[in-house]
Amino acid sequence: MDKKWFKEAIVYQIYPFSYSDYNGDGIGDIKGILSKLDYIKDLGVNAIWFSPLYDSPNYDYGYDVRDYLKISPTFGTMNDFKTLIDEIHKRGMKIIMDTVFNHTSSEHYWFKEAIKDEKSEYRKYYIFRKGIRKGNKLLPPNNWTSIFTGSAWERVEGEDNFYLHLFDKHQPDLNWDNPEVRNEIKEIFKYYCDLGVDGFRMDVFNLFSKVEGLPDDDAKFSKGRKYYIDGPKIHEYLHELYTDVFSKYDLLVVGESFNPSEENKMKYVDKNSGEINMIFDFSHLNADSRFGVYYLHKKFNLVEFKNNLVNSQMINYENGWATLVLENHDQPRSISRFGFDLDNYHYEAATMMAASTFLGFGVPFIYQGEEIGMTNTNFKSIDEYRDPVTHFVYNSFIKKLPLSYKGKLRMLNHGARDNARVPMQWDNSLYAGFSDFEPWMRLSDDLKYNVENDLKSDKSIYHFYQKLLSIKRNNKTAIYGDILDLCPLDKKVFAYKRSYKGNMLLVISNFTDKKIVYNLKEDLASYTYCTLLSNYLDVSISNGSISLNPYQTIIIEPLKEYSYGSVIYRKNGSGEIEYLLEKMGLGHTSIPKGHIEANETIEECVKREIREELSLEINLDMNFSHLITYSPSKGILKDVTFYVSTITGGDIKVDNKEVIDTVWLKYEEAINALTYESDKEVLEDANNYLTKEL
Ligand SMILES: [Ca+2]
Repeated sequence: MDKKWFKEAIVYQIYPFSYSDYNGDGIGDIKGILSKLDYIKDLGVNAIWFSPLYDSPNYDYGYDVRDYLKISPTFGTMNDFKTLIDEIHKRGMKIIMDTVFNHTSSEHYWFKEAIKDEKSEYRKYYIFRKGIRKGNKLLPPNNWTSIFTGSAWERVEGEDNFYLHLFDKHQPDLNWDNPEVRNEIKEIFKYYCDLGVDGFRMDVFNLFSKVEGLPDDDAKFSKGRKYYIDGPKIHEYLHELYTDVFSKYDLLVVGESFNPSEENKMKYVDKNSGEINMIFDFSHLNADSRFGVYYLHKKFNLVEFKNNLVNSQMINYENGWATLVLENHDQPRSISRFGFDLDNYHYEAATMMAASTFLGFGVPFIYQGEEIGMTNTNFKSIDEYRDPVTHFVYNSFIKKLPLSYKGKLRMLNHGARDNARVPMQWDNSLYAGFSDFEPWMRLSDDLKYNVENDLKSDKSIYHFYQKLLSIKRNNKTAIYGDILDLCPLDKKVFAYKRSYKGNMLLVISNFTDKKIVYNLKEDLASYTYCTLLSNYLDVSISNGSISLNPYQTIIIEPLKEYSYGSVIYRKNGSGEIEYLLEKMGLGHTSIPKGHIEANETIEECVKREIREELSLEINLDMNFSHLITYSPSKGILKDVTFYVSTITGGDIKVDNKEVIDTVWLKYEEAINALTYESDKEVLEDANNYLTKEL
């Protein structure tokens, strides 16, 4: 596979309205975001995607762009944005911008010119058609319905003409068949590439091309869709963008698609098509809803969830790339919607969902607040919702149902995008540390799930994400491996295997609140495994039989063992030994200092750090109690436990910071002094040492 940055990306999404308010007007802004960049970097992501920051009248909160070359004054200035790019790059991260080119705002200059004058060149930028006279009535040019309900056409005042809007009437559809429009769009892309932007998300990109003649649709519901979903020229237009823009920069381009066909899903991202890198496939998120409508809630169906999630990875493995998503600004909070929002198991369920999803094949997209397990909000009246879609759905559909007001709100709430849009929860102060002023939309009810509390907790979701993303970044199997679902029909367990160049990684998760036993099949049962990560301290695997606690997730890989004399030298399942020696021996990077967990002895910590960070273990007698590393002088091996026992005189507790620091200092000294250039040398030296000592 060719190496491109987008393949190793781990993206954090920010919804600017609700991330952090710096200037105290109750709305998030760029300066607020700047103050949080270290927090984001420390999570372990390497890219940030911003929902639209452009100037907008905000009928759809930025997804109706008024001016692409201007930053919304709500969020800051173009200079603030340039600072943002610099500060993100300084931290070794990339920046991904949102684009919304199916339509513009009705307040965009092009549309204002178009509507002013029937003869204006800008009229060809949009889709205007004459209405149909029937008696005294003037009907819209066809029977298509807007995705936001109602007719997809709006009449131009004082004319017989209408314009097309697949979404809100303030979002007129652009005419992609006009080459001038496509050129304008390419210029906007280039403008941001030249500013230093590293990638783009494209909003509902598979609706850009409409069938010529815009015929009436005989479908019963959602009329018109077959004439614009994956429209006739969409591949041509994407390829043109690729040729003229995307291929000239090193970008990550991800498309948000609207109900694409299976065939098109693959074609958009096929490297041979030259279109885009990956698309969001949300089919697995329908596992809690009927007919793909989030408001029509049903009990979470694990089989549906994992089959769709894995399928989307498998179909793109050979020629494309995949995305891994649990949440975004359009989705309710995963832990709530899927029914895992249980006080007892909040940490376990949130971390289990993350591990099950993000170690698959593809780029993880983590939505703000997901890393601290933010939950859905109990909106108490229709007025508390800010999203226009929520209001459309309520007025056109839910309001008319024979339900109590409470029942209607409950139904609405299951699917409301507002759940993801409440302010980010930073601490226990007023307004959750989001702002000093009353926020633009109400806060959630579950304010205890905030950054301050999470980071202090023994069960920190953020800290679990850090470890999880460290595996995702450093383990090539987690990035490049193919995926196989080990038990696609199992209703309680999601277990999958990633394989790459003879190495493998297993992720096994219990989706129930009961203890269960999962048995690996014969070929997998025969290995000895080492645990890379779990959300419980105890991991029990014996002869392929795995005991799983409620919502437990485990990430394991086989130990590979080599015997040289009395030394057992273990290379982990990802075969990272060469990587390690480069890291250790050639001194390209320093070894990160370890974090000692609560309830963990130093010895346990060292073992875990070695497993996680170094992926190397050299053991005596197959026994983890004698971990060996090297002293600064002449590569003589020393037992890490030696340091511990010398300093402490035996077993110690982790709360003595001085002791911990001393041990780590010595440990790091030893590691830094390594000069080996091949694993053969390491082993020879180990053997010499042992022959002499034993
Ligand atoms: Ca603000």
